[in-house]
Amino acid sequence: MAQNKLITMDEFTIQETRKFPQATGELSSLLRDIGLAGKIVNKQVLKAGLVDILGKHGATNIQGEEQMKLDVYANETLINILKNSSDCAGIASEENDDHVCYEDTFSANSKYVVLFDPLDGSSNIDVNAPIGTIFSIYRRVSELGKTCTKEDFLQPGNRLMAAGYIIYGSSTMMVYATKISVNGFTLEPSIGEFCLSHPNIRIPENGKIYSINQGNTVKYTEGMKSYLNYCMESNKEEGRPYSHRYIGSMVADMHRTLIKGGIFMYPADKSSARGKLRLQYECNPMAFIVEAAGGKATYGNGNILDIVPTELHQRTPIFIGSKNMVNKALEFVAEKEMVG
Ligand code: P6P
Repeated sequence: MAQNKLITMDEFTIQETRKFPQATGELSSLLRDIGLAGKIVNKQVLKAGLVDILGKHGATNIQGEEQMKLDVYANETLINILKNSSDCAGIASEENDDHVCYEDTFSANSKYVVLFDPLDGSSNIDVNAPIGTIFSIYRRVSELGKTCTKEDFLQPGNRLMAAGYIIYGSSTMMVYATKISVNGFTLEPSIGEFCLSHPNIRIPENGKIYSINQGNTVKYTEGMKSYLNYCMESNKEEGRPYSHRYIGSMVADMHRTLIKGGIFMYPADKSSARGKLRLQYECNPMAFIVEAAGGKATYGNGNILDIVPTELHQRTPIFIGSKNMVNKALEFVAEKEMVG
């Protein structure tokens, strides 16, 4: 029997580009660069536990170098890879206070900017829980040929060209969405390539898992508390409606939600009126992916993707996942959550 041919992410993005005669291939090239950064970060993530053990005998790693924190390492890797890319005018990172414009001519003539959370959930690395890189790609609104401006990074999520994540888990996967589809690629270490493993991902309209840090319940609105009671109580028509899963790493909780269906929530509460998660680095890219896969993402009073950002690091409440589950949650919480 003929072996199914492996399709690498590069082959796939080139095939997709051919469907659009006016496409220049710059977006494909940018996705390739982000994939390269993911492979480099993955190499360090895989041995972090070992290095940590060695690192405990002094502040140096196995090569005698100054031990760099993994999230700093991931941040520097993405900044440098994208600086050398000929398709990125600048970046904004959850790790950096302000955006970074690349000054060289190539970059100034690039039409895209990239925002990223370089290593989301990095506090979980020492317990070997999955962590990830989350990225967003916008077409810049500033003038080509000049350096990028802050406005390039304050666009609403409904202006995204592509968004995705790399999850460093039991396997390393890169999942990205364009307006057309969502596709998943698993790293094949023997050839060092991301290969198509999850074509045309669609999120189930219903699911059985709700995902939230229930430790915050005492701080939630009454509507949110009522919804959690609904999730936990048995229900004759639906049987026991939901199970609870929460890893505390958004990329991992969202990857499960995308593949199996379910709802992930980080609502506003009495101590954080806009919730904890960041609009530009976590919520918009995940909302773009989930909506491209047929799901829904709201802050309680409207779509996440419609929020017009005013600050680079602003936060928003988020309810995201299977459409019917998000709509059920809105029956309890709509109008109660603060604007994102
Ligand atoms: P909490 C990780 O720090 C993160 O930004 C997301 O990856 C994760 O979903 C959330 O925060 C966890 O927050 O308050 O439940 O620990």
